[in-house]
Amino acid sequence: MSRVLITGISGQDGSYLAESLLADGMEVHGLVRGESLEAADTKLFRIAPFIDRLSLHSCKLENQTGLFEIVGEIQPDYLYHLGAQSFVGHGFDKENASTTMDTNWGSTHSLLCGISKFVPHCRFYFAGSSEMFGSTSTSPQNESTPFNPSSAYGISKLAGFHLSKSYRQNEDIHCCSGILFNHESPRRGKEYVTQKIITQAVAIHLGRSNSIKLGNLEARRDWGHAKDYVQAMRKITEAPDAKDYVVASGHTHSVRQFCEKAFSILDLNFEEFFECDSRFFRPSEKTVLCGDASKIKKELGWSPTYDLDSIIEEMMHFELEKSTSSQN
Ligand code: GDR
Repeated sequence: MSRVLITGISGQDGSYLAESLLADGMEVHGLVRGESLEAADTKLFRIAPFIDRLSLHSCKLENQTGLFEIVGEIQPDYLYHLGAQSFVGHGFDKENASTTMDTNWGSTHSLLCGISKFVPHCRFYFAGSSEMFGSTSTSPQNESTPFNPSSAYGISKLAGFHLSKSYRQNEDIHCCSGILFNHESPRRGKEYVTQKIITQAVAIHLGRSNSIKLGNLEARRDWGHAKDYVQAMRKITEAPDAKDYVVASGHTHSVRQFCEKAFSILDLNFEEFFECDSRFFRPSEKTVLCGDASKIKKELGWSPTYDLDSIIEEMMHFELEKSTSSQN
């Protein structure tokens, strides 16, 4: 039986990945923060239905010695490094930028050092991001597109990406990265725009709110479903050769289009409730990021099963059910 370690197991992607690996009979270990174990109801709700089948270990991503030692203790065959400070909107202010850099780069470095010392056969998956392309002048983006990150988060992810590539080339470790474009689901955190729109639309529908405050409605994103993208992560990591792949839907939509679709499901006119709030604008969003996933489709046979309409419908139905059952 293969032993798998997942950082970020309690997040959207970690929870779907753990479920998928358990279904295939793997032994799944996950890293969580100590505070999360103490507040399982609010912090571990995504993995609650199958938590008894997981082995959870308490370690912060900032604890570099702890991460190194835990790799030696668990001795995984596969390590999926999904945990990160992952909110792009935190920008470049001194404190947030250095926390993002230190956490994202430092955790990747410690885990790779641990693999190199204790389990050099272990396969390492690095969660790369379309934010690594940043202000690139090429569209759509694929594996050959030059990187030009324009956020502290994008820069930290690019550093981790190159680090894992360097362990592949220089230490012969099976390191691979998925360069994932935005991916959403009912398990998405509320700070991200899609979940914010869904929860606010439902709150308005139920009479609990009368407005939605958003930033740039014309920003476009290439949105897919986290469940599909977790299957891509597995295909990338389980493939015989360690390589890097773009994972994307290949279609972009604006935040406005997302809102209109979501509100129309509830027979609401989005424009009546929208309030523009400058706090949610990003400093640099000139480039439209749109992924070209032909390499993973051709080499690994991956393709998405959801389109944007079905993602919105699933998120909306989940939120409606949750909110109406909490009302009763
Ligand atoms: P993103 O996701 O930054 O692309 O990163 P997010 O959902 O935060 O933003 C998407 C777009 O929506 C615009 N926007 C708003 N965003 C938020 N959060 N809140 C608002 O009120 C709002 N109004 C408009 C933003 O300007 C942006 O254009 C996600 C994360 O999951 C990263 O970790 C991941 O690497 C990338 O996707 C790929």
